[in-house]
Amino acid sequence: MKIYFHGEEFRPEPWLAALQQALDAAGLRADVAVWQPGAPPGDYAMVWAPPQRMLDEQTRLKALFNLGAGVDAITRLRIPPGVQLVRLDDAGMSAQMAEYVLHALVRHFREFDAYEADTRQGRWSFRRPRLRQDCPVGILGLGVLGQRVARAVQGLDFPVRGWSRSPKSVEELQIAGLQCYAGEAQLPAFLAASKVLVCLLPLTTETQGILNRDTVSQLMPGGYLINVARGAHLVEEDLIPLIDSGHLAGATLDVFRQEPLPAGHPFWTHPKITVTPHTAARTLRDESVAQIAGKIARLERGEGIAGIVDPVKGY
Ligand code: NDP
Ligand code: OXD
Repeated sequence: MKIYFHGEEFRPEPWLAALQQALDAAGLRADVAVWQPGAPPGDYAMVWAPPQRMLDEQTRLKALFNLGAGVDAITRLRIPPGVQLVRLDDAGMSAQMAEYVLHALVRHFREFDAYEADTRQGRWSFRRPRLRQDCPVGILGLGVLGQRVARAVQGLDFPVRGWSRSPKSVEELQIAGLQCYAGEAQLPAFLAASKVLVCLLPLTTETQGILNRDTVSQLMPGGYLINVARGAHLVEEDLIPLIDSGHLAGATLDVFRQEPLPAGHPFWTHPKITVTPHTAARTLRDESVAQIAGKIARLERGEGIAGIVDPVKGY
């Protein structure tokens, strides 16, 4: 069996070694190599943002494993018919995502930036405590990551709402108190019932630009935006006017239309916007390799696997 690796953001050697070891442990004989243009046909590939040329050449892959949860860098390419695209299914990302969102939420809700500014000036001053019931948190996307974040937010007793494509129930998700909304028709009610908005949607033609002047202004006044999904979910030009008008209290953004965020972009310096460099949930090598090797073993045995991307839905 031949398995290729491609990922410009990753140093390949440790990935190749870890995959080889995991496959050996699973009793699978495989030749694992970095993909080069013109390479002979492979059986599987693990990739992050592959070039179109790789997909044009590797038409016999049984599966193309994406080294991330979001597959938008691949779904915009031409994928050879018959090649299954498989995304990472948590693989250590949901706990990181919950940490990130809780950090942003608590920092905003408890006004820690203002406390820090005060104490740096030697000021011992208190702010009036805010009430959790006045700060419902709405999560766009109730998938692997959205559910984990909803559970974590609910664990701090914030009211939690979630929005997905298909209807879900509290019983199904087992997240006490979660109010579930689904589909475009229920988006306005979801937004009107949320003050902090967390975006954890995949980027598809339907979700691109979903964070815009019209939708974000439907949040409760004084709302707060946390975008941890993809930069193209947000219409960037709409954000600063929403903050400067006072409708939004601020935003924490991990993802941007152009990454790295270009020098001179107004988000870098806006006092109410926190920027992080697409780091909310990193791809973890050991967890990812273990998951992919396990899926290759299952596919080789003719068994089903989780995380196959639906080409029609795009996630
Ligand atoms: P999932 O595929 O598990 O979940 C996606 C969720 O979005 C589902 O609940 C789905 O609804 C919902 N959804 C999709 N399209 C629509 C739509 N048109 N309308 C309403 N709901 C919709 O994805 P993950 O939770 O694993 O990941 C989510 C995203 O997080 C990734 O696609 C990626 O872009 C981003 N991400 C960001 C990282 C970072 O470091 N910043 C790291 C990892 C991921 P339904 O349940 O009905 O299908
Ligand atoms: C992902 C990401 O999609 O890192 O996994 O953004």
